[in-house]
Amino acid sequence: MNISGGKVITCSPGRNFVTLKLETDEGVYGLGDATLNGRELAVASYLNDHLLPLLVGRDARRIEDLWQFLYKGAYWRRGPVTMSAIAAVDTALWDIKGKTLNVPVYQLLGGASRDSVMVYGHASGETIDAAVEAAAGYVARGYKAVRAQCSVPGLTDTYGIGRGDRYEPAERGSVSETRWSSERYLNSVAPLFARLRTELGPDVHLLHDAHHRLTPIEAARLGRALEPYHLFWLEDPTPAENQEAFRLIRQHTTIPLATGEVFNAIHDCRQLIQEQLIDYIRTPVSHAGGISHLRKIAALAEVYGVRTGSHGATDLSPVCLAAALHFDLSVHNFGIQEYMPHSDDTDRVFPHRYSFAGGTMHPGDAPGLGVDIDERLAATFPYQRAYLPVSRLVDGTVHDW
Ligand code: EZ4
Ligand code: CO
Repeated sequence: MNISGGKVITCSPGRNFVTLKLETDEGVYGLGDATLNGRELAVASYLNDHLLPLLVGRDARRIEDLWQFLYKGAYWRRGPVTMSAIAAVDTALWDIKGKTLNVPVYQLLGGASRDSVMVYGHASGETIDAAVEAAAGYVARGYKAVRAQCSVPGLTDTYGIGRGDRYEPAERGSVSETRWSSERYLNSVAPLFARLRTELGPDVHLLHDAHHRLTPIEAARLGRALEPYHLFWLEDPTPAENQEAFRLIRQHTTIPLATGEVFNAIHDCRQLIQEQLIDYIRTPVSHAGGISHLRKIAALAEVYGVRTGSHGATDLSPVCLAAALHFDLSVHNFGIQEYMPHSDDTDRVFPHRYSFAGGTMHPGDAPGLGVDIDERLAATFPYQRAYLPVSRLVDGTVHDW
C-alpha cells in the first residue's frame, strides 16, 4: 500500500488549523494535525514543498522507517516547524494503519491501560470570585481536575483569562502587546488557590500555569507559597530551554512540576526526565514528531517515574486531540490530558468519535483515529493570519510570553 498523494488543508473555523490528508493507492487516507499557532504557513510549506514530493510512492505501512527517513534524511534536525510537519505525517500513517487493520489506533499501541482518560478544564476570571465561580462550574459539570488563572491587579490582559467561557490567545490581524510584572503576579496567586481549596474541598485536582515567566528563584517562591493548597501541578515555571534551572526550583519546593508544551524532541526534556526534575512531561503529539516520537518520550519518562500530561489547548486541532486520547489511553505512565473544547464550527469541520463523560474522555472505537475533516465546510472558513501576543515588562523590556 503506497502513498499516492496528499494535501495540506488550511482553514479557520474560529481559529486557524493546518491539516495533512495523506492518501494511498488503496483509497484509505489518514489525517495529521500540522497546526503551529501563529506560524501555520511555515509548516504548510514544509509539507507541501518538501515532504509530500518525497512521500509519494513510498510504502505507507512503514511508519517507523518513514519517520527516520524524514528526520535523519533532512540532515537539519528538530525545531517546531520540522517536528510539527513530521508529526502530521506520522499521525496520518497511524490513522491509515488503524483503518487498514480495522482497529482503533490505541489497540495498535498495546491496547487500553485504563478505562478512560482524566482531563482538566480551564477556569479563569477577572477577579478571584469570578475564577472560583468558573472553577465550581467545571466541578459541577463533572471535571475532576481544573486549571485556574486569575487577572493580576494592575495588569491588563493577563495570560490565560478567557473572554466569556473561552480562552483563545491568538489574535487575527496584527500582533498585540501585553504588559507583565512578576512581582504583582506572585502576590496574586496564593490568595486564589486559598479560596479555591476552601470552596471546592480537598478532592478536586487544582492546576496552575505560570507560562514560562518566572526566574528559577521566583518559581521556587511561588511553589512554596502554593504548597498548603496541594496543587496537581505548577506548569511551565521558567523558560525551559535551561533544563538545569529546574534543579534550583526542586531544591526549594515539593510542588509537582510540569513542562514541555513548547518542546519538540526527546532531547529537549532528556535532562529534566533523567534527573527527575519534573513530574509531568507535556509535549503534545502535534509538535513533537507524532505518536511515534511521543511514545519514546513516554518510555524514557516511565523509567524515571515521570508521567505524561499532554498539551491540549484549542490550537491543537481535533485531529491532535484524537491522537492524544489514543496515546493517553494506551501509555502506562499517563497522568492527565489538557482539554479545552473546540468551537462548534471547529467541531463541525472535524467530525469525531471521541467523547467526554464524568471528567474523563475516550477516543472511541472507530478504526484509525476516529476523526475526519469536512473539506467543503473547511473551505468556507479560509485561513486568516493570526499571532500570539508579545509580552513586555512594565518598563517596556520584551519578556517571555
Ligand atoms: O499558550 O496553546 O497550557 N496551555 C497553554 C496554551 C498556550 C497556547 C499557545 O499556542 O499554555 O494556552
Ligand atoms: Co501551558
